[in-house]
Amino acid sequence: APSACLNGPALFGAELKAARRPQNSHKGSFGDIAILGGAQGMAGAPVLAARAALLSGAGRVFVAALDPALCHDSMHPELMFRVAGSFDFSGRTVVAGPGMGEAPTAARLLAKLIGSDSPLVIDADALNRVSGDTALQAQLAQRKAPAILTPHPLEAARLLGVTAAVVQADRIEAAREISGRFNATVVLKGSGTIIAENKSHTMVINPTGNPGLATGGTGDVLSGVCGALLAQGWGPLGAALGAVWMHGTAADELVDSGVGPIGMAAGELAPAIRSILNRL
Ligand code: NPW
Ligand code: AMP
Ligand code: MG
Repeated sequence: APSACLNGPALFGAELKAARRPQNSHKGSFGDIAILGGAQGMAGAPVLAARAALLSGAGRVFVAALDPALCHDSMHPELMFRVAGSFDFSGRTVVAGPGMGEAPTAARLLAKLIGSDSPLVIDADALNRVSGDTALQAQLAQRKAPAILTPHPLEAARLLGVTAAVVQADRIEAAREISGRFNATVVLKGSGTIIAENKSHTMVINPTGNPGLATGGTGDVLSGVCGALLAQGWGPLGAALGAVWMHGTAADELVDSGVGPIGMAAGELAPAIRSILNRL
């Protein structure tokens, strides 16, 4: 399939139109989202994803934390923290992976989620778990509910069983292969992020974003935005396109206002994404 450039919000215009908030709407109208992650020592990742989901308009945002010590965000008391092992994920959109680690509880919950009908964003350690588990891969390939996979080049390489250099040598082919093999909408990150979806024959390259994004936590923000859009009823392709384009545009606007590229912090992206969403 020919590749298109994601040169503005036209490609997700239908979702944007539907996102306008009716006067009589309430928090239940905009979806629940849960971030599964936050193993010991990696509290930042799910908090970044959760804050991004909150500022991207999700109705209610939960952090299902692996580390029970992760139970509050004083900057954002809107976020609700739960112990992952006893959290009821049903009926909620889930972003799995930010700071999730490799604990057996995390693996068990991920398997259950992939087998469920919750809309899913699979990122970071959840992608690595899928890479190493053929049973999970088979389950994913048969899944009916939406799944967005958001690998960076090394995570993509692990999924395909190749090196990151091979992925980078033909990013379009790598994204297409992951989408086909795992039956999912794929966001292959890095400069010129690719959004690929085999079943709709989609192959799109995103021109927004800059090296200010080359800092820890920016991917966690992106997965939170993808999840928030899914939770608000966007389809997986629209959510992936919208999240990637806005995430990069936010970074470009931060550079224009002097907040980067040097020293741009991942947490600064979410307020900029919120402005973009409200402006569009
Ligand atoms: P290199 O250095 O070039 O050999 P990992 P992770 C490569 C959490 N986080 N182009 C690059 O390899 C995450 O959520 C927590 C080419 C890089 O060193 C995960 O749970 C944070 N190569 C966990 O940490 C903030 C690229 O991949 C290597 C590339 C581990 O995730 C940080 C890293 O990959 C982090 O988000 C590109 N565009 N991009 C927190 N505040 O709590 C990446 N690579 O080993 O999978 O580790 O991505 O840091
Ligand atoms: P992660 O590696 O998971 O934290 O994700 C990093 C995020 O930053 C992804 O959305 C990448 O596409 C983005 N990113 C990193 N470096 C660049 C770059 N040089 N240009 C544009 N986007 C980048
Ligand atoms: Mg990441």
